[in-house]
Amino acid sequence: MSNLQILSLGASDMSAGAVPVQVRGACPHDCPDTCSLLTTVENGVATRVQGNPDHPQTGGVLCNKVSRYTERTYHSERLLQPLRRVGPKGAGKFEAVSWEAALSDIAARLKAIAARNPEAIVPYSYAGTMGQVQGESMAGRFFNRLGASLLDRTICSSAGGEGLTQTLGAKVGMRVEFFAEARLIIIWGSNSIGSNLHFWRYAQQAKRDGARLICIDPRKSETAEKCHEHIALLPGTDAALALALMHELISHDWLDHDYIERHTLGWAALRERALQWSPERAAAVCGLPVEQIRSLARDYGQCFVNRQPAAIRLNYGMQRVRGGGNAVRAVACLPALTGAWRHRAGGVLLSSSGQFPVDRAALQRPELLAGRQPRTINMITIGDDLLRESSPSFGPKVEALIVYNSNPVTVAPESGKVVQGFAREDLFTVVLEHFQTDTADYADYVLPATTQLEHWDVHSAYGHTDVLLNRPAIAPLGHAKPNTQIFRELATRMGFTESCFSDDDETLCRAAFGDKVDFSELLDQGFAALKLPEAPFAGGRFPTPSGRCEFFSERLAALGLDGLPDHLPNHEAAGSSAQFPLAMISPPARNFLNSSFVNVKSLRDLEVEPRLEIHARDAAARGISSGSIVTVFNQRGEYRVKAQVSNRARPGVVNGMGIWWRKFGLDGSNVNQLTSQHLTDMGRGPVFYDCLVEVQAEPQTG
Ligand SMILES: Nc1nc2c(c(=O)[nH]1)N[C@H]1C(S)=C(S)[C@@H](COP(=O)(O)OP(=O)(O)OC[C@H]3O[C@@H](n4cnc5c(=O)[nH]c(N)nc54)[C@H](O)[C@@H]3O)O[C@H]1N2
Ligand SMILES: Nc1nc2c(c(=O)[nH]1)N[C@H]1C(S)=C(S)[C@@H](COP(=O)(O)OP(=O)(O)OC[C@H]3O[C@@H](n4cnc5c(=O)[nH]c(N)nc54)[C@H](O)[C@@H]3O)O[C@H]1N2
Ligand SMILES: [Mo]
Repeated sequence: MSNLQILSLGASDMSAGAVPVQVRGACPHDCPDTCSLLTTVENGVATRVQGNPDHPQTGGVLCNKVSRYTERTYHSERLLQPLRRVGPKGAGKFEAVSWEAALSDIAARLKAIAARNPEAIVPYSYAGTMGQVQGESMAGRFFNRLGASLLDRTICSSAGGEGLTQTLGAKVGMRVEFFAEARLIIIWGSNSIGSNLHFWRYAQQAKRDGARLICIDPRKSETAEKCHEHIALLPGTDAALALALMHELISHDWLDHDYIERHTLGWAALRERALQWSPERAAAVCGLPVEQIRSLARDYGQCFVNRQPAAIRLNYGMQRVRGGGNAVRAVACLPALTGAWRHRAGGVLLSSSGQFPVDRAALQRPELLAGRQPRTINMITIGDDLLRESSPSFGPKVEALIVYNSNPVTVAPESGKVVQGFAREDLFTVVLEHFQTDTADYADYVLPATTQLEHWDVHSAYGHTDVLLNRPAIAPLGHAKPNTQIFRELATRMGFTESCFSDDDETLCRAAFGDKVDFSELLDQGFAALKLPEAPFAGGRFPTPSGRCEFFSERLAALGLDGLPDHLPNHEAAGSSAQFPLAMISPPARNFLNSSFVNVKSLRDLEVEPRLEIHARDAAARGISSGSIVTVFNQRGEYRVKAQVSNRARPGVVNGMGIWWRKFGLDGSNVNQLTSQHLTDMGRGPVFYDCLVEVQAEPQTG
């Protein structure tokens, strides 16, 4: 490495020469870690992607997936030219066309629809790249200018985000690096080894220094088995557990009365609520031994008694259920009860994203809406919404869908309906992609997009507090173009003449944080740390309306909701249906990133094939043996998959590991065939892990 020169020049200086150079970039994937990358380029070809050793959060280490990034970028199935559908929808039959032909025809089709009602056009995007520029910058401008429907981007974290905001005031929390100094780490609803590896490094450091690690997860994940204790509760019962912990903290007076008095709101009411949640009551709801709940409370309480830092790494796995917002609220109250926030290694971290001063208005230019207020479509209910006719309450029938940075046919719930919607012959669908995904199969036009190695971007993070810059390491492959460029060229063809449509990507990178981040620091070292206090709430000053940690939320009460956190049973609670007696969760596989990387053979080989983990007791009751094909079904559909009898599954809960492309599944379907379009208590979020099923040894007929 020492003989390599690290490139800190502009894209135009991209190495085409024989001397290897390293280009600093940022991992674009939807992951809390947002790593700093070093890409080695020889003769204009990226030969290696490594973690940047100079970036403290990355520490020179990458996950298995991204360390194979060149395999993804140079994949033989990369889309390298625009394609036009020639077969029936979904058949995946396309012919190559020029950019000119594709963009002119797309613009003509969109103009015709917009002339009737631009809201009949719907953008659909999520976090295929987390980049501020290749995400919603030029795309946002384009759809605002068009007056298209708005998209509620809720598919991942909005329930927890709202719960956190109603309690702490924003998506804020502990600094991840200080977990290394904690004496107790509760990993709550997170498979950190799989999905937050760089946090796990800090947890390991704490463990070596004597910290106790406890994992709260229905599944015995890779992380759970490496912690001192695993608490395998039923899905969607976390608020009950948190309230019982409060009950025990109160009973034993493990409370920081001074912190509560000075920095919280609604203590008397929360106390009364918590006293209704005896450990016995919670044990029955959570499906846990009562002693396990008492011992967790003791561990947390003893940190208060002994003045030792207790840290909670909360993650989004526990909020994909009906009561997800309330559950996050309940857990987020805990550190204020014991004053854990006083120490920089105490408190809770769910997401740090609210700490970044992203200037979304500068990127997306909401003024281009020119006073129009288009309707909003929730991305979770795309299945139902594509099948709706025009009506006064819904607005116009969806006539066109433009998909980028997302693979909805694979990842959206209740895929039976999603597929039916995408298959509509009267729907005009454009998909910007790297690969021929399940969604691209239903497109009228597939447009080839560049990967992170080929374009500029700038990144915030949700698991640390550094801004990262991504420089292109190589020229775009084939005829691929950055998302920004595709929307720029479409804007021209639509006749949008505003000057903001000619901003180049470097200008957009600079606009993302304006003068709040020193761009020259980003250019020089690839990352820049936000200047933040080490212990954000040691002295209170929460970014809530009251400035306190809001146990009671006036804002929720004003919306007619419960002002206090409570346990809300799942829409489909374990044990509530004789017909569908098993609860199913579908957490991500370690070697995939949602549905990204499923087509990278070396990673797919590690996951082998789609599987359903089932506990021996539930398997025996159904005559299911490990390795046999089973049918998992409920009122929404059925899914055939290989069963794995495994102690990773607890009794009563099956784990349908995600998120396989449908076309790699046995009957061309995946686990989302079974999940529902119900929403969470707050934030209009998805309930992927709130889903009842039955499993049958023999394939269903008919
Ligand atoms: N390798 C890898 N990394 C990823 C991803 C990936 O697909 N693969 N996805 C990325 C994305 S988009 C996100 S949002 C994050 C997701 O990462 P996390 O926020 O950690 O969420 P999940 O992985 O969905 O779930 C974490 C754990 O929660 C458990 N869980 C399920 N239901 C419940 C419940 O009701 N209560 C509790 N306590 N636990 C529950 C699951 O079994 C799982 O082990 O990770 C990101 N990182
Ligand atoms: N059953 C079940 N379903 C789930 C989940 C679950 O745990 N269980 N998790 C949910 C969660 S947390 C999330 S975040 C969503 C994730 O859903 P999505 O955000 O749709 O994530 P991916 O499946 O990774 O698909 C992203 C796509 O974007 C493409 N892409 C990447 N970069 C670019 C780019 O620069 N330009 C363009 N045009 N395309 C690009 C990739 O090739 C990929 O196909 O899935 C949700 N669905
Ligand atoms: Mo996510």
